[in-house]
Amino acid sequence: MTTHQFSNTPFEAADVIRARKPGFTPRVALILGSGLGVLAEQMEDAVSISYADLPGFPISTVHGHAGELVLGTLAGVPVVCMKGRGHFYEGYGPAVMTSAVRTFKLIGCELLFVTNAAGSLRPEVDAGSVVVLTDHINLLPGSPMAGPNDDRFGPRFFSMANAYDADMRDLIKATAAEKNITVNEGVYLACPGPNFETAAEIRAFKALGADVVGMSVVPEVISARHCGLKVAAMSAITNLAEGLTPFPLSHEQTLKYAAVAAKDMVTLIHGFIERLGKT
Ligand code: R1P
Repeated sequence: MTTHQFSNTPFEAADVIRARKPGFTPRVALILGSGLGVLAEQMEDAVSISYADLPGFPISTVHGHAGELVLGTLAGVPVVCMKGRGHFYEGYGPAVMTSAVRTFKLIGCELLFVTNAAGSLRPEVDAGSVVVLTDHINLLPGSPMAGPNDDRFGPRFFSMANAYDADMRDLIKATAAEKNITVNEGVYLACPGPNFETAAEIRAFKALGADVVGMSVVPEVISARHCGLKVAAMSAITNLAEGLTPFPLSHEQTLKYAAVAAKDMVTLIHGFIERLGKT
């Protein structure tokens, strides 16, 4: 009988992080999506590690994804911040973010806060706005948890109920009210990319119940729920989806409007972390 050899990259990356910042135990891991790396500039006592030095982390190939992990504090709370993520379409497959997420669990995080740039299926929620995610629809081929189950991290079968934690959403909404920022809530639909969606697909996704569409989020959220990390997630709306806008979609547009939405997003996340620090 052959026994499956599970990857130890999460443990190896955790050792690298502990060596670079001894005694550091983060509460929150943030993943910063396309053009949203600016939040990391607010961190104090920051130490950066290139993904190239972190076993199991995806080397970023997309503009606007720096490929650096930043360790430090935000509003006095210890956090780790991924400046950029890996995507399915870069060739990594659906488990692209699993090792990184498991590393965060190993170093002590309790919450994964996922940000991303996305298209809106609701004409009234236009470029520059922020959507708090309530759930997702996975249209990526395969699951990050397909294959032999690594019992060191979680069970074979697991629930996705309340995957986008309702208490965390309440905390975000309370922060938004305090800061006078309008946030919508919605369901994220993940496409494989790298092509943007067709107008017919967008009509179909609307019928399925999607509010925003993008090419990430889901692999990391499934990985986080498998290993028992809570999740909060937010989309920066960078465009109306195909068929709802006369403007041609491009990654340049993504980065331009991510910078617009990033202003509110940074305020919200900073305020949210501050509130979390008091709980
Ligand atoms: C398209 O412009 C890119 O921006 C989004 C899409 O998923 C796609 O990768 O990136 P993030 O989801 O990483 O923010």
